[in-house]
Amino acid sequence: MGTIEDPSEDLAVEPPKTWAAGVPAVAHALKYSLEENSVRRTALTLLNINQAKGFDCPGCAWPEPGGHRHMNEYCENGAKHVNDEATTRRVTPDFFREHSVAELDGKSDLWLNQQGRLTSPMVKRPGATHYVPIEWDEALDLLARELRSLDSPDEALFYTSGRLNNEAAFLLQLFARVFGTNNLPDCSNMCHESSGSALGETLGIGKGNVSLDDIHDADLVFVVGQNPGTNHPRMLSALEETKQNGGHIVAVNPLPEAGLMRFKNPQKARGVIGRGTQIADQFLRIRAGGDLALFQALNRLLLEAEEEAPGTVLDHEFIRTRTTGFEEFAEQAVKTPWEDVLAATGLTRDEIEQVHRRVLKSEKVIVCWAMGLTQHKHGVPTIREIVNFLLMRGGIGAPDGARGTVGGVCPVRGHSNVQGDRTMGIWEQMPQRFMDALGKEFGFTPPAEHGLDSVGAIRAMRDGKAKVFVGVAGNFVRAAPDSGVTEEALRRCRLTVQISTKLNRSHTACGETALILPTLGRSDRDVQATGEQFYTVEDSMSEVHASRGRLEPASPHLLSEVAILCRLARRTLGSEAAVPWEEFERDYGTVRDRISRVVPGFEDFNARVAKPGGFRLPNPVNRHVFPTPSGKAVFTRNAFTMLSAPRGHLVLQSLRSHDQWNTVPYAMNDRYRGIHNARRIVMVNPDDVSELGLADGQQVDIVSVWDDGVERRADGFRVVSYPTAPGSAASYYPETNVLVPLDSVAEISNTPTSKGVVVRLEPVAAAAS
Ligand SMILES: Nc1nc2c(c(=O)[nH]1)N[C@H]1C(S)=C(S)[C@@H](COP(=O)(O)OP(=O)(O)OC[C@H]3O[C@@H](n4cnc5c(=O)[nH]c(N)nc54)[C@H](O)[C@@H]3O)O[C@H]1N2
Ligand SMILES: Nc1nc2c(c(=O)[nH]1)N[C@H]1C(S)=C(S)[C@@H](COP(=O)(O)OP(=O)(O)OC[C@H]3O[C@@H](n4cnc5c(=O)[nH]c(N)nc54)[C@H](O)[C@@H]3O)O[C@H]1N2
Ligand SMILES: [Mo]
Repeated sequence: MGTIEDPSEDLAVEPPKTWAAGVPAVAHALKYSLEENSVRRTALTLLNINQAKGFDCPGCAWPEPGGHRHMNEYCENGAKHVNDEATTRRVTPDFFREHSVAELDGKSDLWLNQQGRLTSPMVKRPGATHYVPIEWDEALDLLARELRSLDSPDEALFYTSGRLNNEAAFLLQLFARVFGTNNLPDCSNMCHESSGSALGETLGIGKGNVSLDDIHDADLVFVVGQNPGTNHPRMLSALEETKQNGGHIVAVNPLPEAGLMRFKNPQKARGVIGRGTQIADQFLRIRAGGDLALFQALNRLLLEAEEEAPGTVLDHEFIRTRTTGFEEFAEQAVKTPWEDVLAATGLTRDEIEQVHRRVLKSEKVIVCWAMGLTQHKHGVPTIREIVNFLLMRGGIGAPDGARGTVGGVCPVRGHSNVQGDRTMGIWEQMPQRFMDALGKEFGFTPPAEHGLDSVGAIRAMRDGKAKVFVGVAGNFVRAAPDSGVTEEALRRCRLTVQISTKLNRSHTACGETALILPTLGRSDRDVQATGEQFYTVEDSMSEVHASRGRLEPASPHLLSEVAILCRLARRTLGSEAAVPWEEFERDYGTVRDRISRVVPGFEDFNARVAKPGGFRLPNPVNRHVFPTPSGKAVFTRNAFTMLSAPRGHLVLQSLRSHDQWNTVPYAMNDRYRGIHNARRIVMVNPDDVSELGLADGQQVDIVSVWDDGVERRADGFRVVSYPTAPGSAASYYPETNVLVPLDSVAEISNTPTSKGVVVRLEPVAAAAS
């Protein structure tokens, strides 16, 4: 495993910020971009982000506002991501001659990323110490040969992350399925899978139903388990608009995140000089995992209010005609005792009743959430309970389906195209109707058995059941839980392949043979035989639009993801199935033609996406049509669940700092939380610090407690007293992934419980600190 270049000795801590964005944020982005790029390149990249004819920001999945776009329609962190990709630094074959794989494996995630863009295909042969250059043809032949030699197609794994565009995602799943496997693990398995599971079961579609206009027009928006100031900064502009339109916001989080408190909009003069807008009208500092209990309490209060004033609170007509399971749900809902709710949430009854009064006064209610809900053991029941909460008052969608008039659910996605990849079929268990349409279009029979998800993939490699791992657009080794187990699993593979833009640990914790296949990034110009290509993405609110790279590619040797997949498919499959791979590579429009025939909602794809701004996929839920087996929305009964740690222990969540993109730290700071120059820190409530006999700044190892008797330890962390909820500690991902046991997963969705690991903090002897 990698060494630690972060002794945390330079740690500097100041009080957490109480507001986000504004001038320092923009200055910060420009500083980063000028360090990474020449001035001209910076101007060219920043001016093209999220413009109608530019490229989609490869940052988060928050939608761009329609109509006229601001010249600066990107945020501080979007700018950092783009510049990280547009860097002028290069990883060349010389670099690999100078550094052995073992040496690179010892480098930090930060260092690996800082080396710049990958430029040439490379191979590490069995027993070799270094990667050496390889021609594209030879590399793809090698991979095709390995795939064909497997005993079963199910011994291959095709991982992808939501950075991939729609066209490449569609081709990747098509290739895997023609090859004969549904093994399509993706980052979603570790991200919003719990949202998909809960929404699919209750509403019939695993996506959110609201639009950006809906957020603007809402009476009440909940922001639960989410840190938008860092991870979806443009969401703050939307919430500011909600406030200006008279709406209210309730934030639910163990941490008082700066972006939830106050926002200074860098795109408005008022934001630059004024105090900014207060975001949360009410902030609930909830204990880790307490959200299920919170919504159960709110549901109980709604039922009691209805009892007191019948016919005034619930939407009986909607419940009767459009839903099932209400009686069973209601019977259980009134039984959750208050003392359990208060223990699980750490909130007072007054606080919860205050939220309840806000709910009663509001018609259009939207609940937004992200990883603070999905990465818990009971993530799926928690989201189902939120659906109950909204269904009771008929608050999801509107019968006339008019835009800008609906409340509902808003799972705020992570990667810019993670939702699109799912729509395109990246899922180990796509529904049969999709498989039928795919098989019919290309004249083959897709494999019937479900494939492996991310956790299943690790188990299969660990147990020698999967032998070839192909990773597209991600960093599986660092994204996955139980880092030690995952790295070993990858090392057991006969062949590991990474199709990527930048170096990361997945290139160094590699199989017997390993390939690095460098590819174009989203900001790079993509020219094929028929000319310049564009491709498409779908954001968190189901808006599909085109993205065009503008920059000179990082190296003349790069191939696009589409080209790599098409060439690989031709070599691996020969003439199996009637798939015109060559034509697909020459003209991405021909891929879109096929998508329009396979994926519902994409009819006439090429013509509709040619319009600036693209189009929005229909969501039947907005017409109160629920594509569940019963055709109705489903109320569920969810058992009360509370996360608790034995005495002397804490519940640890692993989250993102302000200076990272998922597994990739850009710098050592977390500005809004006041933490500088260190990432190996653990935020602990001051009362817990003293109760555990620790001191602020003290060095500790974090040890997780799990029932398999294996000790999982992350060493050399510093304690930072922080106003997190008592009993709930926080530390950064991916440094703490080593603590998340592979088998510690969410019910139903199988998502690693990255936000709820029981740990103890072991002081490191003074001599070592
Ligand atoms: N700059 C930047 N932007 C990003 C990313 C990035 O790494 N960097 N990553 C992208 C991706 S893939 C994703 S999925 C999203 C992630 O976006 P977020 O979900 O905002 O990301 P996290 O940093 O994991 O933050 C989780 C939040 O949930 C809170 N939380 C933890 N446990 C609980 C709980 O039990 N209850 C409640 N109510 N809250 C809890 C944490 O305190 C934290 O504020 O961001 C996307 N955008
Ligand atoms: N403990 C813990 N673990 C977590 C999480 C957590 O909160 N806590 N969050 C989980 C979540 S929400 C997610 S989404 C996953 C993220 O998991 P991944 O999506 O797998 O990880 P990333 O860090 O986004 O991947 C970064 C790499 O993608 C490659 N890349 C970037 N752009 C491109 C491109 O345009 N094309 C190609 N081909 N490659 C590109 C670069 O080589 C870069 O090094 O991690 C999960 N793991
Ligand atoms: Mo994510």
